[in-house]
Amino acid sequence: MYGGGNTFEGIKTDSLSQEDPQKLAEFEARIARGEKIEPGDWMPDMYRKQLIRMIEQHGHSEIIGALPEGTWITRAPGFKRKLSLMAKVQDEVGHAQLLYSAAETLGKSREQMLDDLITGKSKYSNIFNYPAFTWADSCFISWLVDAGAIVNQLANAKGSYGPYCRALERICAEESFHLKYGHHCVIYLASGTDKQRQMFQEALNRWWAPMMHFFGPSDKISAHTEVLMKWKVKMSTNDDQRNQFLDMYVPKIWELGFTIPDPKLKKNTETNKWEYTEPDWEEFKRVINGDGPCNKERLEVRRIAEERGRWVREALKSPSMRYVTPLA
Ligand code: FAQ
Repeated sequence: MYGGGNTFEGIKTDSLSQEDPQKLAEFEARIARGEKIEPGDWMPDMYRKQLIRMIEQHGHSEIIGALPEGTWITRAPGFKRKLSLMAKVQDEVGHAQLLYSAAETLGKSREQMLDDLITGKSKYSNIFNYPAFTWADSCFISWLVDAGAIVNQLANAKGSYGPYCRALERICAEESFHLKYGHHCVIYLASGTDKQRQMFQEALNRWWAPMMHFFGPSDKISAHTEVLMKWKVKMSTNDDQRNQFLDMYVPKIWELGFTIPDPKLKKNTETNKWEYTEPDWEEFKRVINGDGPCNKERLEVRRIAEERGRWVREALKSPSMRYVTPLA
């Protein structure tokens, strides 16, 4: 449905008919029993491809996600904030390492994944294609983007693929520190001068639409949710995660006296669901397919990093490295 980029033509429900029916039934029974699938286990080709797609995109989102906040390290207000932000950015890059390792267990090399990122074949989260103009934008990311990531990752950590779930558990533990750090930064602005409050309000106005997009297209138009839910790769739908995020964070934002830029936003107490203006899915499609405000810049930074690091990778592979012993 969402063309361009990393669409897997091979991932179609009818491709399952090529699988051995008995093996497929056993695999699905294991998933139904809540067992974890491990790298050496039999799995349908579609499960493998879907996992590679999703974990790889998640890994890319972590390293690209380090960029908008990374630019604020030198400008963060005060030494403590600089230290905390530097540690957070370092953590995000570490998360990418964990995720790439999990995706590698499914047979795609890290080099290929990074190539596909740089050439624009693979996707990464829409939200990191927007600029962090002010310190308050960086605070929005640390509090609310991390909050959204935690909603998603806590659910998926209970999923079916062992290496991905274990990576997510570890990532969530670190993300919970990021969330506290981000919340602290926002409280500081909220209880500061009128100018500081205004800075955060403006950040909220800029980031709300990308934040609503962050959980993926609505369930009515999502391409992969059905099969991913069936195989317990995704443990809740895009709309359910969006709703859970709104449930947890809208009251906190309102409590601080900020206005969410959506006049239709309200909780329907009968359905227990949030009502909101339908996100602009055309903008979402444009941004995830390469045409957002910062896509080119983000990929260019990664391309330069790859180029500058090439000599290190080549040196590590060279035969003379066999004689380099680890530090005693
Ligand atoms: N951005 O059929 P669905 C973080 C694509 S980590 C870009 O619904 P699915 C940490 C999707 O790939 C943030 N593309 O897809 C941090 C597909 O295109 P394709 C990342 C998106 O997979 C914090 C098409 O749309 N988290 O923030 C997005 O069932 C602060 C159709 O969509 C993860 O990756 C999007 N938002 O559901 C770092 C979590 N949504 O591939 C630094 C794992 C959808 O067919 C600072 N991933 N698309 O061409 C997931 O849970 C799922 O992949 C979803 C999307 C929920 C993101």
